[in-house]
Amino acid sequence: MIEVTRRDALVGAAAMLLVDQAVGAVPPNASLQGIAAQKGLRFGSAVAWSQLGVGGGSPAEPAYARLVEAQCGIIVPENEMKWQWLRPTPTTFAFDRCDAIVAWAARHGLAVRGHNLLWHQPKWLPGWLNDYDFGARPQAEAERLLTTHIRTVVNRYGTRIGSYDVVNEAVRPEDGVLYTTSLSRAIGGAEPALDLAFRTARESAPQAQLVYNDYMSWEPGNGAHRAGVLKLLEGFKRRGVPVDALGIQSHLITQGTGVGGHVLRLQGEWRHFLDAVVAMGYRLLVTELDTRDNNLPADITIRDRAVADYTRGYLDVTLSYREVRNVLAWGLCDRYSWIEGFEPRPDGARRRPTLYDSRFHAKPMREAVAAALAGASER
Ligand code: 9MR
Repeated sequence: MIEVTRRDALVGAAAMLLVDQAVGAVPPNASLQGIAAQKGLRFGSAVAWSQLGVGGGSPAEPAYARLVEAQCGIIVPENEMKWQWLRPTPTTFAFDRCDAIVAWAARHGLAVRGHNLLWHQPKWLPGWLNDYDFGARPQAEAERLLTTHIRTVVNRYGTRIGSYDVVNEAVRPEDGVLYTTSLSRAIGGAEPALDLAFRTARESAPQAQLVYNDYMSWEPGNGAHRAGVLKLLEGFKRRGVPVDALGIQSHLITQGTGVGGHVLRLQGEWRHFLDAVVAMGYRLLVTELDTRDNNLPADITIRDRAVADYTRGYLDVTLSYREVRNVLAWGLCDRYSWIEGFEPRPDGARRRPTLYDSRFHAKPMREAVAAALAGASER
């Protein structure tokens, strides 16, 4: 059950623009992790791997490392645990980059999430796996490949990784149907393949939180995606598959100025979705927060304000669910955000989707996240 607090009752556009000193006050100079911890939450970010001094949002860049160490309690390798990075061939694992990130996190007392054990889309699997010859007993061979992969990764990190995105993005956003991959074809369907991934992860890491992670969001056009994710989560429950939580990626997209109205309009369906997820007994995590500054003028003051207010409105609604215990940003610094390469602004202005600008200065979005964490009810 979700307890409705005064804070929750205030959620929405009006509340977002009100500064509630009593519950939302942000202690000066507090780190995001420090603010989160007061509420039983944890704050963190994705980090990448790079050569020493190269940058790229990696701990090898001293300024970035200092920022993450100062603000975070948990990190997640942005790419380095994915099959495409980890599995150059069917028989080998290239653990060096992932190991380096996990070791750095341990040295700095940061918890680690694993992302991900199975990105269930051909586009994000290695070419050799898409073209694989599964031989005379395809199901057995596909199951062997999948379970060997999961066991090898999970056993390597043991208790150092407390939460895994076991399956990532299995649902087609346009119609809510599950993707097909070479593995799922050989195993005899997407559901048995995903179930096997979770069951194998549970066997190998009984202590770890097992997460289904996806990007269904509250914005218009996401209805089929949300419905598909609900159906998948219902199926996991029905089949007794060990899935503990839904990872809500939270790659937000601003809808223009007039943010208060957008938040008011979007929150109804979002709550409907989250209510259904928690009613099934799942925990929630915000796993990949960033905010794409679409439908906004190039003017940085206007853009940063709208991004911050939109993020705040979203987090106020989402954090009103006590099932959320972790909020992770997908990178902390604009300079390294994936969004610049994925969808540059049509006007050519540089994207500003994260909490810190390219010189590592805090932006209004950072204050918005701090205020949302400070305003969250305790859990
Ligand atoms: O940010 C990641 C980018 O560097 C990679 O090129 C890309 C493909 O591996 O993945 C990006 O991260 C994605 C994450 O793994 C899953 N959810 C969506 C993220 C943004 O595309």
